[in-house]
Formats: sequence, C-alpha cells, structure tokens
Amino acid sequence: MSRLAFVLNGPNLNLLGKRQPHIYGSETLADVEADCRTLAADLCLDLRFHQSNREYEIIDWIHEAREVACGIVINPGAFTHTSVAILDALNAFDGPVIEVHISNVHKREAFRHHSYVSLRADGVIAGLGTQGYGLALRRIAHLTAAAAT
Ligand code: CA2
Repeated sequence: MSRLAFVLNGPNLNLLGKRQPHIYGSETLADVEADCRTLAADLCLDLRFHQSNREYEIIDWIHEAREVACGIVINPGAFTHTSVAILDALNAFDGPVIEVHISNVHKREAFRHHSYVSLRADGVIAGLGTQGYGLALRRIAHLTAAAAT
C-alpha cells in the first residue's frame, strides 16, 4: 500500500500570505508546503503538494492520485462551492479525502456554506487557519496506517 499523500490547493491560494491576512493569515503557501513536508516526514508519508488556478489540473491530479496515493488533503478554494467535476473526480478515488478550509466558511457569506466536495470528504476542517493542513495529514496517516501494516 502506498504511503503517498497528495495535498491539493485550488484557485488563488497562491496568494496566501500576500493579501487578506485578516482572513487567511500571514503564512505563504510555500510556508504551508514546508510545514506539511516536515510533518509528512515525521508521519512516514511521502508528499505531493500542488496548487492550481485551473479546475482541469486539479482533476488531473486527483486522477493521478487514484493510481499512486493513499489519501488526499484538498483545499479546493472557490471550486469547493461550484465544482461538480472535482466532486466526480474525488468520487473515483478510493482512499480517505480530507477537505480543508483556512477560514471558517460557515461564518462567511452564504454562498460559501455549501460544499460539493463535502459530499465525498471523509472529514472537513474549517477555520483552524493553515494548521488545518497538518491536522488533515495526521488524519490521513492515521486512517491509512492499518492498511500499510
Ligand atoms: O478558507 C479557505 O481556505 C477557502 O477555501 C479559501 C478560498 C475561498 O473561496 C473559500 O470559500 C474558502 C479562497 C482562496 C483565496 O485565497 C486567497 C489568499 C490570500 C489572498 C487572496 C486570496
């Protein structure tokens, strides 16, 4: 069984730490990736970390994950609220999927309250800042540990 986890990030998350720190904090996406890599090593997980502003690229990475990954952490950005295509791709993935939102989407505009991805996600983390990524990786490691032994 693979011990490779994918961390996927959707549109505009490349701007993390550069704009709107009152909502998304001051860590950049490169900081988040570095933190995830350090933690993944501790958890004996290999990691692929990606961000794209293009829906099809995220879908292609989910398809790739079907072949090689044990779990997916995904912050789909605004595609959370719009993308049946990302939901369909995740529905074709067999391992655990944890959805992460840096902000508490439920405290924000009504259009952010609905998530297509939550229809597939095994867990959802929202409003814990960028710490949510690490917690999601820990959950993937926990859920896949039994399968690896
Ligand atoms: O809270 C989250 O993580 C979101 O997934 C972030 C998305 C938003 O559309 C979701 O409703 C909730 C937006 C990501 C935009 O990231 C930026 C970061 C810094 C500056 C501007 C945008």
